[in-house]
Amino acid sequence: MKKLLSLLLLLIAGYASAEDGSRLWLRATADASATVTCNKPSPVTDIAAKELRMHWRGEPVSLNIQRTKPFSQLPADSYTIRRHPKNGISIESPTGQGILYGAYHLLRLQELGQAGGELQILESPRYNIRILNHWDNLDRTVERGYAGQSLWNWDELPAVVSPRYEAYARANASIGINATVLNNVNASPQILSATYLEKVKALADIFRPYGIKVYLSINFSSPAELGGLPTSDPLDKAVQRWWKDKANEIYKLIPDFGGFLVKANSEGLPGPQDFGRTHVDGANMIADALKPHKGIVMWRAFVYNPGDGDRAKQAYQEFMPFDGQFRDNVIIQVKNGPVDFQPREPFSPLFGAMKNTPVMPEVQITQEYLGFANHVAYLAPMWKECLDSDTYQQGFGSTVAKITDGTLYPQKITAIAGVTNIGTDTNWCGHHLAQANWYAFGRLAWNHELTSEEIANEWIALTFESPASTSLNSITPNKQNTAQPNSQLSTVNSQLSTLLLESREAVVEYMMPLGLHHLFAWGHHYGPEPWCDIPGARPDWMPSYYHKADLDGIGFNRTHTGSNATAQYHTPLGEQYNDISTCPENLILWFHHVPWDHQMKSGRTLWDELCYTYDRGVQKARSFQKTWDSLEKYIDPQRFRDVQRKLKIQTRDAIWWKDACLLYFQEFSRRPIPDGIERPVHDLGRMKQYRLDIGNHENAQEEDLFVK
Ligand code: BDP
Repeated sequence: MKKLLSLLLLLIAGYASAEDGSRLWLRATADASATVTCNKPSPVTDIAAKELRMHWRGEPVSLNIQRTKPFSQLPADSYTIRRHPKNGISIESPTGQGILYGAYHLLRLQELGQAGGELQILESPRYNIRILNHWDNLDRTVERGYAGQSLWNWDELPAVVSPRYEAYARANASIGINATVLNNVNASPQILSATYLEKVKALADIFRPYGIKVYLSINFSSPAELGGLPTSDPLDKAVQRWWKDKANEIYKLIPDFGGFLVKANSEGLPGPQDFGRTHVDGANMIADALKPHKGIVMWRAFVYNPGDGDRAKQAYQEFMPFDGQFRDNVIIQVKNGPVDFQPREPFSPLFGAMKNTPVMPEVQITQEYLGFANHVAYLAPMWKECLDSDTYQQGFGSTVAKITDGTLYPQKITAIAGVTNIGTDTNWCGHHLAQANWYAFGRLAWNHELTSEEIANEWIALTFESPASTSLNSITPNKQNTAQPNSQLSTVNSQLSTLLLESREAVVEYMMPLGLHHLFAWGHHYGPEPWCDIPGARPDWMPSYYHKADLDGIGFNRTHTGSNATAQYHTPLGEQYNDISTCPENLILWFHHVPWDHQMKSGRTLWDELCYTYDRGVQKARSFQKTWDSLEKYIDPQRFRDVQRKLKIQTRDAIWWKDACLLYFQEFSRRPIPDGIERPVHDLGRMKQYRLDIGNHENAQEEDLFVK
């Protein structure tokens, strides 16, 4: 009896420690033995077959590569899944990659308990290129990364290959991601050296059977800095030759290399303008080098200069004159908003402006401006807000999604990029719940018509509910941690999905509601510093550039009487934003300088509304703690405690944001904080005097939060 007890305890302990988040949403047991056949085996279909053999608990599956109907008009990685009453299941696609996606789809249905009955599925992706952008440096630091070091161990590559590389490829393939940029947009020229290209090749070889193509960020000055040429002028013949030779060298090593991502003439990075040339000169020169190999250039539109007027207008101003002049293997990569991944921005007016140039959205999965890996902020609603926005370019219904996915323009290349939140942390993303954002990016890139709720429900079921081990389930007494009766399963799903779906709005509310933006602490962007004023620093990096608080009111006048950014939007949207009575209130301070006593739709003054909204954000953070605690009996102990600890930090930070912003803005509004909302617990003078020690932000006690 004693022996049995200790065995059970061991098993429970084993189960608990296995739930460290490392398996992401892929927690199916690997003890099935399905019969799987394939008409044209290849390294990619071999992986599909292996996954099904190990995990599929149903009838035999046949994998058929075939190019017939219904695939003639569809992208190559489309697939069908069908159940034939007598002949098992067939997965069909024109390509091995489509077969692989079909296999993951079938397994997902099994884990969700939806694989029974009739199956008649036809799936095809909305974007051709579904790409992660790693902002990983060669020294393994990650710019804006909050989940440990870079996954890529450059020192050990190519000789030593971490098993995580394949796990990474598998996770991506399981949600349809088919491309990755390995290194930071602030790129070191060294990435193109022969030594590093060998390392890149090693990764590309691992990713290939999972259908993932490798891309690199390049430094525009590489011909000079790495190649030793006297210039990197794109019109210089030797420079052009250098890029062609470099492309040839890369494609010899990696025949299916995807292409380059370029940040040029932005935030101090070199670019064609350094040589008196244009974005077109720069992008086309590199595109010409890649063209013979079918490579592409993703040229970023994230450009702005101090002194050039409203930052929110600059990308549009710089790129519109070049519409139609880029080579056909160039696509312009545009951040979702016109400024910079703020908790809420309107969509960038460049979507729906360029009519003759392919444009792709870039979103940020890593939470640089949403509380790092400390705050839960489920981002599908934020990305959908952009994708579903109507640009009105071709009348009603010209959404950003339809503009960029080829529906309204027959673009040769369609793509969407996400700046990843992945690192060496055991749970990959720093916060267990931040895995939902990696998952959501992949699912939305595949099908942007999925709702945020559908994706959340799927992810929760796979990550927290799908049984981790059937064999363990059958013997462990602690049933509540493993196999769960359906009523309990739905408790987790309904509670947690409500929490996730509210989370991004909560962050907006306690950080920057009503269209406020860029109130972040200097440099690291964790925590509030609306008063920040660094002598000699760029004005467009100062919060006051954006909030413009004064004794009259607060907000950036971007109307016809101000910077006129509203004119960059099509009718009727431009007019709607321009008029304070029709501007959506969640963007009112983005577009208007609003008097403190302005009456809001709620009947409150702007000042009171601001106070109530900040407070609502804090209350939501508190409610997330309560919700999570109520789920304790359904969640494995390790992940329960990890998330509990993070939610505590989140609430602490939410209060800190509310106090910092309200006490600071109160110096201008000179109005009392209305009765009925939580009173400040911080002191403005003290908060202003100290700066957050970024290295210490997670574990710090209240009194250690700020250092001189
Ligand atoms: C900003 C980040 C900076 C990035 C830049 C970019 O703070 O680290 O280099 O975006 O996208 O938001 O290039």
